[in-house]
Amino acid sequence: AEETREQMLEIYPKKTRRKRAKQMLVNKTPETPEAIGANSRTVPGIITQRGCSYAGCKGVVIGPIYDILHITHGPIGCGWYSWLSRRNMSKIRHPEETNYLQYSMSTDMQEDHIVFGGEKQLKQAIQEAYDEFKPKAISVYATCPVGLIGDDIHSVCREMKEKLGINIFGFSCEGYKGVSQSAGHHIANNGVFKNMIGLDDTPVEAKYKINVLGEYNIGGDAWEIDRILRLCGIHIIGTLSGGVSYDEICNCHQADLNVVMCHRSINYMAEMMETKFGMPWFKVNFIGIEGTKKSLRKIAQYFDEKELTDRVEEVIAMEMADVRPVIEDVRQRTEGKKAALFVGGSRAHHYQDLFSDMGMTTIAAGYEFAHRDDYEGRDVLPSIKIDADSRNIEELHIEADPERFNLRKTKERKVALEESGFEFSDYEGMMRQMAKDTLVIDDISAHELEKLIELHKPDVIGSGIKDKYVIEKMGIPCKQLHSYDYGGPYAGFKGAINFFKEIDRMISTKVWKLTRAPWKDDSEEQSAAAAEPA
Ligand code: CFM
Ligand code: HCA
Repeated sequence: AEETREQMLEIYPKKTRRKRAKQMLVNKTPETPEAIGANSRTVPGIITQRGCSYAGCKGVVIGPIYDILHITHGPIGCGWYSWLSRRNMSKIRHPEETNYLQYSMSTDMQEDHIVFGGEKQLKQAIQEAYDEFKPKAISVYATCPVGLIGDDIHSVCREMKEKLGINIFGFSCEGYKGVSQSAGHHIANNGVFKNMIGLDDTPVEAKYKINVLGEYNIGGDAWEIDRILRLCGIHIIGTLSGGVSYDEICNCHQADLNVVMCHRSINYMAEMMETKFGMPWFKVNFIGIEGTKKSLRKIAQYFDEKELTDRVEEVIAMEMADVRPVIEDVRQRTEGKKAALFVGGSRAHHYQDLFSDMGMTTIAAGYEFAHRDDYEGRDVLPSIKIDADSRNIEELHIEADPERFNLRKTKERKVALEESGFEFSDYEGMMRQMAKDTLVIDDISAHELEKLIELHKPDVIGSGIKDKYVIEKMGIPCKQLHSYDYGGPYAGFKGAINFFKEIDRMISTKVWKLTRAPWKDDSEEQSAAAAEPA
């Protein structure tokens, strides 16, 4: 691993090399992870996998809410490329509901708006969208030029809210607001908290009420999680923000617990809700069989009722009857194989569980835009230096709600649970879970990825659209862990079965042996591979 790291760094100029070196570690002491460079600017000229703040805000966190009208204030490309390409699924659940996600709305900013200002255009767009659809709420997203020319989207939103009598709010999530999507997550969390959470106090009749935070229903994952929790008798008020309606979000402060899937994109919300309303949060992972079982048991332990604990065990036993034969079958071919994962801000960690269910090891992994706590664990939070790029983003000051704050677990109960090994408000991070001497690489570059393939030939790489075909041209199958290609769900028990079968198929096929660059004359090698029995 040390040698690989050296070879990756070799070609960089001195200053770049010094910076990249901090972001590339050999995981020598997993239990006490070394400090990694993260959430810092990408060196210009490096081919990165990262996206922008607008993508993190509109594309990731708020865009999936299906009955809000989402209007992108900006040039058409921003709206177009954030239009369902993420495969965030949604469907209405009551006949009176509407699903607007099949529309992509934009002010289609042109040169004259850049010169003379685009506020008028935005007002018009809101009016037009309202006349056409009469939605409950409209949300406006600023793109780079909006910030540069100084359009005040918030005053336009306030004015139109007053005029139309529906909830209208804006997000200053200009693409350049941070070093990656991550800044957009924080901006989105603040906006959802200020403009939606707590607006509807209708009581929810259910015994075990929770929210699932940081689950966006890619490929239908949230539906599988919902299916399992329902079987256990646990009611989800809101999934933030997969397959979710505006009303559910306005009402989700009624839950007695927040479980957090993607820590990176939504930890702010979990903290703010706890401070204002009093429900605790903890981290779960429904990706992977072991992760799913552990998460279900943890929720049952939190509510601490025998009926729930028993039911959870019944559901696990029932589901495992389907899972077990599939694992036994695929393991014959997947055991001992190697994976490498470079994805976003949580999946590079979560999917290691699915691979280990199949007997595979993750030899290298990294996030695109996560922070040090996602690598090293939440205990490093106090030691993270806030730089100018992060200082840009507002930290909301939250206090307990004078009427609605309700401590769901008394201090004593919490302490008692913690003494029995239960962890609240924590996340142990990726590095603690990875094996000794594996490679951890933040914001991996195209060059580093190619070196990794050349030197380690992983059996499969989990990544995204920007490098999928480069990887496959090098003869390694690539599973898109963002969009799932055309597959999914991969969460929960049924999702794991889908994943095991797909990965087995991808790494067992001999098609990869037949792919060779056309300039390499290897006709003998190719026909030998083709003649091998399947
Ligand atoms: Fe969280 Fe996500 Fe991810 Fe993410 Fe994303 Fe995504 Fe991702 Mo793509 S919220 S951090 S900003 S789990 S869109 S659903 S797949 S990079 S690893
Ligand atoms: C985003 C969205 C993305 C991109 C996926 C990819 C997603 O970052 O803006 O690069 O393949 O999941 O759709 O992360």
